[in-house]
Amino acid sequence: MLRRTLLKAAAGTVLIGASARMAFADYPKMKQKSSYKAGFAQSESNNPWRLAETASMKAEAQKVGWQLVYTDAASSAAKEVSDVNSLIAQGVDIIFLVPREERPLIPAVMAARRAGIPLILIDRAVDPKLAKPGVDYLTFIGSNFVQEGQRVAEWLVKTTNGQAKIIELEGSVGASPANDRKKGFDEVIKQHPGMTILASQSGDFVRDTGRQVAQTLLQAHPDATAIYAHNDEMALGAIAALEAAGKKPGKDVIVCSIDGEKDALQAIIDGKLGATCECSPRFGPIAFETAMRYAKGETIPPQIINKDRFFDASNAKENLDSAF
Ligand code: GZL
Repeated sequence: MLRRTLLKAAAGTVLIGASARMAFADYPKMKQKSSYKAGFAQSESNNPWRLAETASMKAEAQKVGWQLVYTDAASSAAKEVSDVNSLIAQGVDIIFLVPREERPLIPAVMAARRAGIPLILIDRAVDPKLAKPGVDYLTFIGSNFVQEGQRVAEWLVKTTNGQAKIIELEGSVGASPANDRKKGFDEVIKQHPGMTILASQSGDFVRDTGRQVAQTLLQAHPDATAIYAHNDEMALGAIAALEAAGKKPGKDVIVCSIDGEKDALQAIIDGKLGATCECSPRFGPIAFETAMRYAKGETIPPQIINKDRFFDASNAKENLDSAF
């Protein structure tokens, strides 16, 4: 009995392996055509990073001569799902999707899969327990957000000699960069007894929301000595809140963040922001290069991770002109 069970289990394992390979082999291909119609489902246009990403995608589509059908979900995951359904109905050849949040966009990923339209996740990911690359979507192209959080935390530990009381401004609730930048940062801070996170709240990746949340948390925690923002826009909002409270950013309170936008590099040069880990919005070239490789029949890896530089007082000036 036991032997038969083990054989069945083994067979099951083999089948699972084979079925995963078969599923990958079964993933929708692109027909050979001289030009393609791509869909781009953007999550929102609520800050310079988003606008720069959209501009990069549109510019690259024009450069390679593909038609681009663009939708903007205006910060609504539900609308983004219906935007993807509309792209499917329009018969696009491939979809680029920025899933605003990790779970609500799963139905959109599955709808494209059922329609036999290849889908590339750019910039943000979906819950890996609910959808797999090569099976449910083609690939993920973006940054390692956990590593971004770790790098900023390591910089803060070094800069404060391991002594800081931190306010954390989180990105949009449910978004993979917010979840993972928190995970990466918090796990490093936990290793240093002199570092405490006093409070952590979402500012939705938006400058003025970040300013308002920072103002509230600074009033609740006047002993804060550092602010970590999941993006530069919220860090710049926090800097405004500090100055409104008569505090000197960079002196009374150290501020650090992620993205590497132009205003942030200028704030570093001005001594108000300490550092920012790059997260480039310029997805156009890599997104269309990947799609064209797939269209030619090349095998695409399950994820393509962008390289992120790190900006502080030592290199902000030299990188200011090329920043987005
Ligand atoms: C990261 C991206 C984030 C940026 C924010 O890939 O999704 O969204 O860090 C943007 O500035 O709003």
